Amino acid sequence: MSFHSGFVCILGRPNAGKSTLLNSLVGEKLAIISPKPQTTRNRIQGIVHLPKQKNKTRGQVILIDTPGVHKPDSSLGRKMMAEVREALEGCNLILVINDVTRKPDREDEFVLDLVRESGTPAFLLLNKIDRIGREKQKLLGIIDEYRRRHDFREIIPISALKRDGLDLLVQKVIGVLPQGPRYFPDDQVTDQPARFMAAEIIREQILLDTQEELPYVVTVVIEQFEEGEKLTRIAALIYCEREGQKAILVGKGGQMLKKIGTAARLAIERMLSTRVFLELFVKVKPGWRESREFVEGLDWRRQLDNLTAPRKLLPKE
Ligand SMILES: Nc1nc2c(ncn2[C@@H]2O[C@H](COP(=O)(O)OP(=O)(O)O)[C@@H](O)[C@H]2O)c(=O)[nH]1
Ligand SMILES: [Mg+2]
Repeated sequence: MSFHSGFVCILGRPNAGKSTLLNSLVGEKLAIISPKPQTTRNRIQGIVHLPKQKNKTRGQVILIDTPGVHKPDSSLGRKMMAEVREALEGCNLILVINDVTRKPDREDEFVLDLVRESGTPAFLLLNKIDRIGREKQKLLGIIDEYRRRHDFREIIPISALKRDGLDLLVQKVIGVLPQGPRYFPDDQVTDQPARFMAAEIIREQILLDTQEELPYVVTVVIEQFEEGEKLTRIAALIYCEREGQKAILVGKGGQMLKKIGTAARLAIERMLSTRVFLELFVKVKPGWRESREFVEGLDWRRQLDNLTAPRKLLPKE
């Protein structure tokens, strides 16, 4: 039987459920999730290996989760939109994901513009159908509306959270992918290094434990990641923009940082299946989101290059 494979980009507004869909389709938690917009900042690849059932098509779907489509207002925002555009380049199919509980508006049009510009075939996924109960009529209305706006190959109602409609989705996706190679070995589910996933797990815990502006002004950089036989040692820097934010992150007598650290350590231990020693440090870096250089340096693909590249020789005195 032939083998089908290709790259499939998940595109949509903040909070539509892109990362939830990635995790549900791959069957592992690869992307962090929160009810707050701008949770995902980088593009993340997750690999779906098929068949999941006997006698079905063999293949590999490489899904790319992206930051939410929005009008950027900082270097960080611009970098996030650059990640979206890079993900769109050269993909075989776009999955536009839309939250059916929200009314479509101008920003949804912005998403469709990106799809049109790319010239790539697209499916529309109407997500969160678990939340509309018996209002099926409403769903038909939304489908009609979108049919008029773009020529989608398929329109599929789903619940990324409850995994409704996902088998059908996968079958339709593999149906449009060309015959192609096995890009990744069968046991690999993502291209993200564990080091970066650890940073994301820490950031997720901060998103969950803190309020107001903090989720947006925080970024996490792993300083040390040493995998020993029995224990992995990790040291991470948490950057925020002001002293007041640092005070919240640290908490009274260091309580908040301790809470974040304990929860993050347990989650990282589950991911790595090993014991972890985790140290967290909070640093204030005013205006880091506006600094192009700093934001680019956060890119794990670049961090990885720096870690593996031979050290540059220092100039002689
Ligand atoms: N009820 C419901 N909630 C969902 C569904 N998919 C995602 N969510 C929630 O929507 C929020 C945003 O999800 P996330 O995947 O981070 O969205 P993203 O910003 O598009 O990546 C989270 O609170 C999810 O739990 C769904 O199918 N049903
Ligand atoms: Mg996301």
